[in-house]
Amino acid sequence: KPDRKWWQQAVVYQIYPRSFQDSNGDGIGDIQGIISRLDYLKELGIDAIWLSPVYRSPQDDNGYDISDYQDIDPMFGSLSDMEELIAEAKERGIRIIMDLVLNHTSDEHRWFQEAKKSRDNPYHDYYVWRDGVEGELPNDMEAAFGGPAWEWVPELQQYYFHQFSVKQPDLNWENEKVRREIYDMILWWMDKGVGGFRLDVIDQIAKEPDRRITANGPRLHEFIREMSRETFQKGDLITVGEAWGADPERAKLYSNPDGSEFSMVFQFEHIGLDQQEGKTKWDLAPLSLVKLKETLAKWQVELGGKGWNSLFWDNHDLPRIVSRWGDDGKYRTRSAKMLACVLHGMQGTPYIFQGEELGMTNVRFQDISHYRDIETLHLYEERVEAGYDRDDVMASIYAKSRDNARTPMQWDDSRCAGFTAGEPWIEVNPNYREINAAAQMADPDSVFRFYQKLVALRKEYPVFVDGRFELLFPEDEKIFAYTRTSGDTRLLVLANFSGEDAVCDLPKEWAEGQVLIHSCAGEDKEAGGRSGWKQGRLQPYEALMVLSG
Ligand code: TEU
Ligand code: CA
Repeated sequence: KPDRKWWQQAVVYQIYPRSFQDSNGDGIGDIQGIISRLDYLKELGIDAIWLSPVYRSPQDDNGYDISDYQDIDPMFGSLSDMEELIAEAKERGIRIIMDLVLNHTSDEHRWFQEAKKSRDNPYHDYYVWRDGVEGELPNDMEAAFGGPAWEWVPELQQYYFHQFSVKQPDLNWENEKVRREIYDMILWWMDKGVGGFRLDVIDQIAKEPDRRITANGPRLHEFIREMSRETFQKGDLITVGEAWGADPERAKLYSNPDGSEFSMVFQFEHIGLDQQEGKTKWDLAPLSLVKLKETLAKWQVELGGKGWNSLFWDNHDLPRIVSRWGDDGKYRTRSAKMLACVLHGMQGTPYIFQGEELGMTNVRFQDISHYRDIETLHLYEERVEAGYDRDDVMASIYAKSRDNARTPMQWDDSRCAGFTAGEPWIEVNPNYREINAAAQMADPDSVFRFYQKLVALRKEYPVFVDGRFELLFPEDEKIFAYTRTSGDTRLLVLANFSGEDAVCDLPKEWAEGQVLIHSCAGEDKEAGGRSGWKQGRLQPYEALMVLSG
């Protein structure tokens, strides 16, 4: 038996705490809320929960601006709630993955409060400063959430550097003391029994603003290896770095099987395929399926045996996949299952973002005042000011706003979808009466039950973990198909990625195979088994997995 790591057979579920379950009626999800839903997650079958940040934070960027890494924000609960969550999850065989935001802190972090007191304060060099004069920026670098990447502090006659909001000053990783503080903090969390870490924008920590370098700085892998050696390697953890700037070569370093860096990284090459070349995510373009297949296949093949992939469609920064690349109308259920099949059949560790397992959709708030996300609000302001048509701006927001992922989890058809007894911090998607967990738990053919089955299949058949990937029909504009091969065992994943019938010419051997899962299985019963995949015909968004050998 090959020597597999636990996280190579695991499925991870991402929770965005403020939108998952409110327990005390203040309209904001919290840790006790999560604890109350652990049985639901156990039922789904997942092995670990990645928790978006719950640390103490002024919430300028919903917790990605941390003011104390070793405390929990009162909005979410207390340290003892966190300990209870770790223990309760453990009892159900679920590990907790903490989100580490190490590129920057909140400007309200004690380190920054000290740092801006004077140039010779011991914490001053924890951040990235440049001398200057007011109004004359060190250079024209821009922050991710709009405006310049430099902020003037008159008391010091200096600018500080921030790649994200003004309230997220960048940490100076060149400073050994900063690194040591971070490692000690990580060890403290490991001591509390957490199962791993997700590392926010980790490819941006080794910035060199004078050379305009943000991602992939020269010392990046040196820093990561040191951190890994000093912390992660002392435990049996899953670690996943967020790396927008990763290509397969770099990903092989990050996920080196020798364990010198992380378990894996999130790469985003496929995520950028539906935007105009050289522009931003807001500048929409249709997705080319051929390109999507080429991209994902490249990652599968290049990392096969040499690294490890993470598999995801969704997270708290991305639109809902069923609205994005499926059909959130007539074929919502079927296309959600199809997308799940395509993703969960690949090699790597699959991630499910809360609500994805229900086929939750994007939201369309009529007015910008209903949006909460700092990035969305900046974009709106910036584009309206620049003279863009308001409807076009809203169209971009409907397609790409991070708030699409952040509307409350839809638990049932009661008021506010069972998320809160109070007023939710962001409105519930009005389709919760139709799309909710309670309804899907009761329906054997629901998207939820389909995900549950996919998770179980991965545990049952080693070919999901080990099988070599091979793309079929690369040029086909409707079909996404591939095989996974391990010894004599072969798995076929066959999917119609379109809303029309599709024709495909499959090798005969597959007709004798065992169908493991089928997106139209439930509908077929009623229709008298009208699926014709053995004859080479697929219905709109039909998808299945077949095992042979
Ligand atoms: O996101 C990284 C990041 O680069 C995002 O700004 C991303 O580009 C954007 O959401 C897509 O438009 C991470 C976190 O996942 C995100 O929630 C944080 O806002 C960001 O880092 C800053 O910590
Ligand atoms: Ca609450």
